[in-house]
Amino acid sequence: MSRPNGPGTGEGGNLGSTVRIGLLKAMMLSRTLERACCELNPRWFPAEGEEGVIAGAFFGLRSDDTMAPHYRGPFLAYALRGANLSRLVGQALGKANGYARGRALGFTGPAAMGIVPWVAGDLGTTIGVATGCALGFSYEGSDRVTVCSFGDGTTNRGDFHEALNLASVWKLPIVYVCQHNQYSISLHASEVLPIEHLSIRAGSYGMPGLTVDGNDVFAVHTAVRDAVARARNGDGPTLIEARSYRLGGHWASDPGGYRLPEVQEAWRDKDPIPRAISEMVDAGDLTQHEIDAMWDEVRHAVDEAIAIAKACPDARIEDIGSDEVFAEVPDGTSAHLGARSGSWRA
Ligand SMILES: Cc1ncc(C[n+]2csc(CCOP(=O)(O)OP(=O)(O)O)c2C)c(N)n1
Ligand SMILES: [Mg+2]
Repeated sequence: MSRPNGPGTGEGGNLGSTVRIGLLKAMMLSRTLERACCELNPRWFPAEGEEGVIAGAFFGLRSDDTMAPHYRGPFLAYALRGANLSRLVGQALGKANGYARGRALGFTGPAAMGIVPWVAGDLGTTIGVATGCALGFSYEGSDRVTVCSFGDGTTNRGDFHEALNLASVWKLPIVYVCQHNQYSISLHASEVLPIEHLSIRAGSYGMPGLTVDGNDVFAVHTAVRDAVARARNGDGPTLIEARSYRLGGHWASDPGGYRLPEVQEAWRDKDPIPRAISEMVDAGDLTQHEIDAMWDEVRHAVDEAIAIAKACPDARIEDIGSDEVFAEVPDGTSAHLGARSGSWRA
């Protein structure tokens, strides 16, 4: 499958047709890939409905920029960097062919991809690491940028506030994108946030903050593109609040009984993918036939990736890779890990 990553979007003006098509294809891939992972792994985090934020944030970055995706929908960032889809699916399945060879549930890949991995379960830690990457770019005097996304609930973590403060004081080249899906597990945002718009938090750190419709991929991408240009230009960070809705559960196996079905249905009607498609058909970007062909291509690629991943063996204790953790493997490590091998999936 050809990669959905398109050219950079350039400065100013409306998005061109090539970029719009790239964004649509990126959303289709994210939907298909993440849905497959949810079907294969009940602990996966459904990203359905949030693809406008995910694709809008990470599409069109330069290959030397850093991405720090949220754990909900991370695989698009990897795919945009040319990751092998069967190794991504294998990662979600704990297979030996997964990029992390069974060491993590899902969101890690080779450092060479320039993606900040989720190596800890603590919310917000990637925001600090991503901000550190931007500090590195600042030190090297380059025009590289970092784009970092995280959930609405995560903006209540100290990591978020400390990182934004320093990023602003040091004018770091970073764009913070809040993937606002209105929930933190079963808790609605209104129960933990005393403000309607998270973007106003940018004000206390002296950086621009804006709220965009997260189900409008073109609006998200335009906002991120402009913030990226600002960061590249040495003008510092931006906070973008992209408002959407989590159509699935917190985990794939979450029945979500804490939500009203009619509210969920109303949000399904605002699904960012059909919305972009209808705008693009109306604008003459694509015909329905071409859209069907895009879906076919994406589904075929993901089906093939699933088949390859399923056929791979489960990660064994040897695959867990103490070789990549220690310069020299201490005596007895293998035996110690081996003793725990029966419980690694628990
Ligand atoms: C420091 C910390 N506190 C609590 C948790 C448990 N936890 C895991 S996901 C989650 C919800 C986070 O919500 P949000 O940031 O909005 O992201 P979403 O899952 O909605 O995409 C919580 C509370 C955690 N992993 N780390
Ligand atoms: Mg949330």
